[in-house]
Amino acid sequence: MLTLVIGNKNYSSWSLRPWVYLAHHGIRFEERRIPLYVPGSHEALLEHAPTGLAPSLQDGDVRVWESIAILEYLAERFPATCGWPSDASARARARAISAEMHAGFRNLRQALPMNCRRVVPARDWPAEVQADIDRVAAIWTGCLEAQGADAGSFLFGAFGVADAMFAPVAFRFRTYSVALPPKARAYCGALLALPAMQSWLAGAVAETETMPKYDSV
Ligand SMILES: N[C@@H](CCC(=O)N[C@@H](CS)C(=O)NCC(=O)O)C(=O)O
Repeated sequence: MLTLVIGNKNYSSWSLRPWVYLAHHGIRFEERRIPLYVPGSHEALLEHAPTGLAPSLQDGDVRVWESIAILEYLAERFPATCGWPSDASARARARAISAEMHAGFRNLRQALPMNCRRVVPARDWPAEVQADIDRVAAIWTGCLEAQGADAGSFLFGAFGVADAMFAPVAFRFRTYSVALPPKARAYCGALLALPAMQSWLAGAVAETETMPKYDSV
């Protein structure tokens, strides 16, 4: 049985990625939720990952941490989930945008912290934040357009690793009522409509912990 260690569903964007991949694909796993930034949480996380961060995955003797590495592992471990596109050039693009998401978008992540259960009115963002938003929209639009007339709902057709990497951004855009161009908006809606995303949201709504720093952004 797999065990996935996650932080608070409302706030832990990194945790959402492997969780939604597992849940969407109906892979059974035990969820171990460790509320973040409270006394003892760092020590509890360190028992599962050398970084002391969530998420981390335990699969028998195998331990994996870093959300992108966990997704890579799951795509290999469960090949029927088709985590990456079969076409080599689409796969290269999927890996590039997943790496870009993993390493970048610092301005977006800081200015629009994930806070699933909150929805606030749209606002104007500083130029560097808007540039990150525009880049995400361009990535999504470009992937959908590259599929041509047969475009599926997700970046490379069916829901895969790249979609899981961007799933937290969909909650961020929802929370801050971010306006998007039509194709990016439709993709964001498709992500949010996934039963696995709705299930994560229900879990976030049910949580009682609050982080005032993120509730007042
Ligand atoms: N690059 C890591 C980032 C993980 C991360 O920053 N997790 C946050 C929660 S979203 C965390 O565990 N914070 C706890 C802490 O800093 O003590 C990944 O992809 O998994």
